[in-house]
Amino acid sequence: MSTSIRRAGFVLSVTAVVLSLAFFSMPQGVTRAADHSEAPLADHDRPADIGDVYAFLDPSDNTKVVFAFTVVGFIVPSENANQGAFDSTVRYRLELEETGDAVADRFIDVTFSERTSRTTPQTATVVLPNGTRVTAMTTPPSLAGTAPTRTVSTDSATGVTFFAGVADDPFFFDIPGFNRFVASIQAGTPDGSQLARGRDSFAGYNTMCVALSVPLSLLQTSNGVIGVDLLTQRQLKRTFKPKTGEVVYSGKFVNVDRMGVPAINTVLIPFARKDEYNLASTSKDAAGTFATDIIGTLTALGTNTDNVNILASVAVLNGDFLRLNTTIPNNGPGGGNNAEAGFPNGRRFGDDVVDTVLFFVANQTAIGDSVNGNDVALTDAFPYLGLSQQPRNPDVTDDNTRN
Ligand SMILES: [Ca+2]
Ligand SMILES: [Ca+2]
Ligand SMILES: [Ca+2]
Ligand SMILES: [Ca+2]
Repeated sequence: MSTSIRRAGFVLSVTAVVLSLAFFSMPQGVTRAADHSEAPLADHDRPADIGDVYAFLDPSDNTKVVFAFTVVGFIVPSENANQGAFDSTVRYRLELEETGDAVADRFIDVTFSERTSRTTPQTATVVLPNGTRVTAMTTPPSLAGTAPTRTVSTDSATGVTFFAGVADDPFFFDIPGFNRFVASIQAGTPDGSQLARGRDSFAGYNTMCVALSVPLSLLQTSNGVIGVDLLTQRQLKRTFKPKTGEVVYSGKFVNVDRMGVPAINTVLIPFARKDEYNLASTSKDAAGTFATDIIGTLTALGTNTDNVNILASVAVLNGDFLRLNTTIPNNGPGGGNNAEAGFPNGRRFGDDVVDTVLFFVANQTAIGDSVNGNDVALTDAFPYLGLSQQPRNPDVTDDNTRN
């Protein structure tokens, strides 16, 4: 990753909406979110639909890396109990790229036991890169007025700390504002005020979150840099048992969804190839399988060669991996907030990744969606996620939603 990219991260602490001429030729269809519901297959498989992937040095202990991801987006607080579970038939695979190329070297796999009741924890099984198996309990959801106490456990043998459960969705972005802005461009009457709504489409909703804090001693890096992406996978053969209603899976695992750098599939891959992108590998990225599509989209958006090359260096040339330089200290509240440690160096919950990606798409012009942070406070201890949104008491007039 070039230093110019990291430098740009500082610039983006200012989120003034300056409309780039580049956006006046934007031909995009509906842009959905970081990765929530971004492709037809994932759209209809919520437990396997990745919302976001995060990687940052643990601000409480910079000798550990926090890997986190979200699935099952847009859980309404009143449905916490029904929907607040992990699917036991999905394998969540964090691919680790430890040599600086486009090929994943080792993995962290997370799977869950079947849910036995709405109030009973599920057992998570984590297989670490060295093959060590760790088990931990999820935090069961609740419909109480206050968020349930989190179950955070540290495995004494490996030092891995784990959380899994319902949490406030840490992603923030104005989906309709952005899409109305694009539509106004397509209609020939660009209306920049659409980007000034400042309404966070994710505010007030929960998602299923998994977070692990992993000692650097269990990881390997290339000059201190580690790449990560998440695959959600199912076994190929599905058998429906008509007497019990069960669906039994067998055979080899295949991707349903994949994500490294935020917004790549969502924004840059044409709709017709979004499933194919998710089913492909980072090696295919580097081999140029989607390069023509990505360059075509960016060129149509008015992105110049310099910035096409920057975006390609992040997500194409060495595969769509989020890359974290583990030698840059991360500190501050809410999972860390010092500018040099943030996206596109890894990704923290508080990083305004939408504005950063748009900055490069718009040829390093400051542009943003006027949503500059999460709707609830991130926490200062692992897992750093905001507490789950809970059903409101009658005297509460604002449930945070900003549709
Ligand atoms: Ca997705
Ligand atoms: Ca490698
Ligand atoms: Ca939120
Ligand atoms: Ca923003």
